[in-house]
Amino acid sequence: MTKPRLFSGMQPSADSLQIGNYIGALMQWRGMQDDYDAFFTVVDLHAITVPQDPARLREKTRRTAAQYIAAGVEPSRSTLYVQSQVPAHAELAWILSTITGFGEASRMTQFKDKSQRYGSDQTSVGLFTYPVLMAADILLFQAEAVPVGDDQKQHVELTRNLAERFNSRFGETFTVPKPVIQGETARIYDLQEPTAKMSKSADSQAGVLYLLDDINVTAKKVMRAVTDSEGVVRYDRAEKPGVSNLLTIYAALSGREISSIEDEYAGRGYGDFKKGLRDVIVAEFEPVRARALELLEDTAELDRVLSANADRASEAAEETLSAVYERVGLLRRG
Ligand code: ATP
Ligand code: LTN
Repeated sequence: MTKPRLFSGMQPSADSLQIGNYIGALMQWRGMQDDYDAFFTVVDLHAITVPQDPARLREKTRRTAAQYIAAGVEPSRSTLYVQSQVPAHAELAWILSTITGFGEASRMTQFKDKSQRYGSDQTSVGLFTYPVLMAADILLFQAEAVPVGDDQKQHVELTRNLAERFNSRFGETFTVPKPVIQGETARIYDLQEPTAKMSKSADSQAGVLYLLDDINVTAKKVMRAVTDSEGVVRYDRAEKPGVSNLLTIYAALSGREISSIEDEYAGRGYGDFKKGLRDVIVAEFEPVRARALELLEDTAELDRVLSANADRASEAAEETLSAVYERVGLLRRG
């Protein structure tokens, strides 16, 4: 029996991933490898939609791949590779851009947020067509499942629409994928600004818990997390965004119910609660960090693993791409 396909990716937009990437995506990835033929990609072509320093981009690409492995993605079982090493991504993105409506692309909220943040001078056409490249990533592998955080739901929805449109215009070609989004833990917020999504490329690092931060730095950030003046450990997203976010993180990493954590800290202050959370985070991060740093000591070996995996990905991608070229009516080389 062949397993259903899964595709997901992250941008190499920082030296370290953050806890939202870990909880919202990596923990699911790790757990789905048994049941799926999984493709995990470091999406460097997406990262260059905003300005990048070339040498730093290469470094961040390796670091992102190392963190995937350190967090439990197994490159012998799943296909872990760098997007730009498989040209079919860019080729399919072009084809899909020709069936994407300008208005449809204009409605993507991530584009609206990012273009606002970077200003019109720094906003590229590539940033605008970013979701089309993402659709190409997913459709190229005929993926059924796309495990992502809730911020990516709209992009997966666009992907489904493009797949259906292509299929009805040119004949059955693509599998229509489904997002896999983990309820409550789908969105982790910034510890200093608990109404804003935590993001690895945030302007201020004070509220971002990085996987590769020194353990003492992580501990300090947790202890300084914004809470409220009520002093009760209780989940209430609207009234208590800070404490609720910490509870979400605690529950996700410990595998416990939020109510059981609330009970444990009933009648105790935020200090105790934060110490408990700090210990949970440090215990989870420490081995991941150590393993990632170890992998980064031998970049030649890491690069070798990535290229071997890119070969595997290319093979699968070419199959879809040639069917697409055929259907669209492009004259193939004899
Ligand atoms: P950037 O700051 O460069 O936009 P990011 O930290 O937002 O980066 P991405 O590379 O865009 O992360 O996303 C990688 C994966 O992590 C995606 O599946 C995304 O949904 C998930 N993710 C990112 N941030 C969070 C978050 N705060 N909570 C839950 N999941 C998240
Ligand atoms: N846009 C995603 C990263 C990404 C992705 C993908 C995720 C690019 N291609 C394909 C899932 C499937 C992000 O910013 N998190």
